[in-house]
Amino acid sequence: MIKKQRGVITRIDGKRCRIHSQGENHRAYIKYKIKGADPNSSKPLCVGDEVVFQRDKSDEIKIEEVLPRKSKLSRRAIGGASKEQVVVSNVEQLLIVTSVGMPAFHPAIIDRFLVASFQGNLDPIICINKTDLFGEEPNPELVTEVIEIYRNLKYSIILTSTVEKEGLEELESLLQGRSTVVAGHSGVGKSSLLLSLDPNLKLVTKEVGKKTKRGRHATTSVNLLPLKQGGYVVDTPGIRELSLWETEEREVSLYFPEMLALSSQCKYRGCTHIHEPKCEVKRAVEAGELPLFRYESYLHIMESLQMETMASRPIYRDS
Ligand SMILES: Nc1nc2c(ncn2[C@@H]2O[C@H](COP(=O)(O)OP(=O)(O)O)[C@@H](O)[C@H]2O)c(=O)[nH]1
Ligand SMILES: [Mg+2]
Ligand SMILES: [Zn+2]
Repeated sequence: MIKKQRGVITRIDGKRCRIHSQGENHRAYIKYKIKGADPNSSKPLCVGDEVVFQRDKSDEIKIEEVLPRKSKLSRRAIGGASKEQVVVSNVEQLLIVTSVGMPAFHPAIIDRFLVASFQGNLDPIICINKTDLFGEEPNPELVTEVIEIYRNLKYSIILTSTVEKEGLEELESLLQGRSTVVAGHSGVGKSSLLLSLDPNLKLVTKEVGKKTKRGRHATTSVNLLPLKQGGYVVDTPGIRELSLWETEEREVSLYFPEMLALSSQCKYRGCTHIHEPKCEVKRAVEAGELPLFRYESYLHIMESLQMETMASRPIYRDS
């Protein structure tokens, strides 16, 4: 009798993937229809997925089923139809990395990833790296204000420098024994931070793949890597922009706890806090009670959702 096994997808390269199961790695092709795969996803599988597989008669591994995901980091797939791209599933936390100085500090990406972590059932950790470059930061007051605000909102936030070895023990204690996906703009120091914890990690950098009609196509592969301290990390060289997947506009303020607390006092039920009169959120922003940068992040997200909704609508032409 052919035995069914369970395993975790630890790497995907195009149509090939690697499955880890009971201390062994197996290679498989993703070419069969897989039970449990979400038809709205751009791909049937992602790294982190738990699968059921077996060897077929010709000794090939057949992935039969993908089990429901406990958590995920997803975004809107790039290109044509509206599809979800799950970057990684079943990890526990999302380490959101930003930097000061080079590149300059951008809190908007933190808020976007905080929304994604709420939606995907991931515990967020905010990391502000390159504190040694604080002197070169164009807007140091903003950084200080933002740190204070996230602390008050009870988010886990750490300040690090891989150059001056600041905050690395704290980072280690947050990551050891847990599974973490690391995300943030390119150049903020994600890979450096991970390597400072475990210099032997085999991080995947951007691979320049096949030459296509549109020029060179840079493929990035996602990899679930064991940490020497225990736990796993996933580096994501591919995420530069995160378009939120399947987010209703009215849902966005739910992910901004301080706005949610105010919205019951808005005059209109379902207030979007953008154009409505007698809006408590807008009043609080104007009074300096609600941080402007948080409100701006909220507006950016709302705006990009509106644009995405428009872009995904079919275009009708008069003939
Ligand atoms: N000054 C300074 N530079 C850093 C720090 N961490 C990383 N870097 C540098 O920033 C650049 C980008 O780092 P990298 O880890 O590749 O960023 P990633 O694209 O987010 O993975 C590299 O030149 C690193 O040496 C830091 O704490 N301070
Ligand atoms: Mg990197
Ligand atoms: Zn309102």
